[in-house]
Amino acid sequence: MENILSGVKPTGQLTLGNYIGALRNFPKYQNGEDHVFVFIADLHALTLPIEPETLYNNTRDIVAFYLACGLDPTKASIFLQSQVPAHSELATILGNYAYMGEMSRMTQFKEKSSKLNEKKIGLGLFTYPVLMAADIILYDAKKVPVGEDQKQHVELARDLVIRFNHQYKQDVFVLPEPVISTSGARIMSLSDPTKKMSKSDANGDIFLKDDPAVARKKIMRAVTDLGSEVKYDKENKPGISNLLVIYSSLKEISIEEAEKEFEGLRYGDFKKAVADVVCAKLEELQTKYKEVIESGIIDKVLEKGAKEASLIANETLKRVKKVIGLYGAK
Ligand code: ATP
Ligand code: LTN
Repeated sequence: MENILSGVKPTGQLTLGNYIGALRNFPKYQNGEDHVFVFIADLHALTLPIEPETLYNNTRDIVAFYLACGLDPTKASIFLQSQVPAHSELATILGNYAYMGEMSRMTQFKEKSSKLNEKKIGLGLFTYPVLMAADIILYDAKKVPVGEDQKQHVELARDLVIRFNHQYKQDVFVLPEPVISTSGARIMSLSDPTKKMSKSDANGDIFLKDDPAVARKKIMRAVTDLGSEVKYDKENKPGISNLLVIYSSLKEISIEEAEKEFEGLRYGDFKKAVADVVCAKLEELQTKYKEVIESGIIDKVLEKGAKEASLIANETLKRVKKVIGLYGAK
């Protein structure tokens, strides 16, 4: 049996990128022996300015979409990071084993901080990967399914585990591993296919809550490339390649199979087919999302999840405290 853990931060409305790169993969793990922990990284959402109401509403929405995507609260533990205080406590401890140099090399930190006034870069943004390492380590998680952009953070968590275990000469922590799906791990923006589709960036992205008619327009207007052949070529045809990834991921076929389907067809016909599969998926998810919201189960799901998560998180914390010599840890 293995523990699988992942999370999403409630910084905005979920995008199709979040769905393909992360959410749709979570339920795959819940039916076997493994224990799945899926949480909302609400403390991480504070690392950039956010209105309280937005944070609150985004959080509820993500839980509803977790359930809409097929996560089953009787099989997986679904919870909020802020409702399990062990996350903050372990992060405080782990911060002493992480180096300033490695934090400043994190791509996400460099990208997000470059958009801020230099004097207003929060410490939380800098130490983001330490809290993320705590999230993972607390649950003895072996597998961490994430999109490509989070790989570096999971690797940092690995480095901390190795460093910590080496320093105390015992296997205190389990070594985690990022699981990045082979297709759809980096969905690009429809208006600029050289940029990642991202929920905090309102342009050119498809949101899971978009009206399907609006989503269809965005796809029909998506930036494409010179030429007319529907072929995967990331360098020369980034727009078409991105649409091919979206299409093949949602249809669960290979890129080659998708290319064959559109042999001899024009970009316009291809875009229409992409819009059809995306809209069908949005309709399916939105119907389930509405059912979840109307059922009023969100608070109960979170309460149950936090209880289950706390059990294992507190055990890990106790183990760490004992190893490092904190008085009173038995
Ligand atoms: P933000 O814009 O606030 O940085 P985000 O849209 O990048 O947010 P995250 O909360 O950072 O979303 O990511 C949630 C999960 O979705 C992570 O596993 C991340 O790797 C994945 N993910 C995010 N964007 C994409 C994308 N464009 N393609 C594939 N996976 C993605
Ligand atoms: N940083 C992640 C969210 C996140 C996460 C985690 C993912 C916070 N802690 C632990 C996996 C495991 C992101 O999606 N931006």
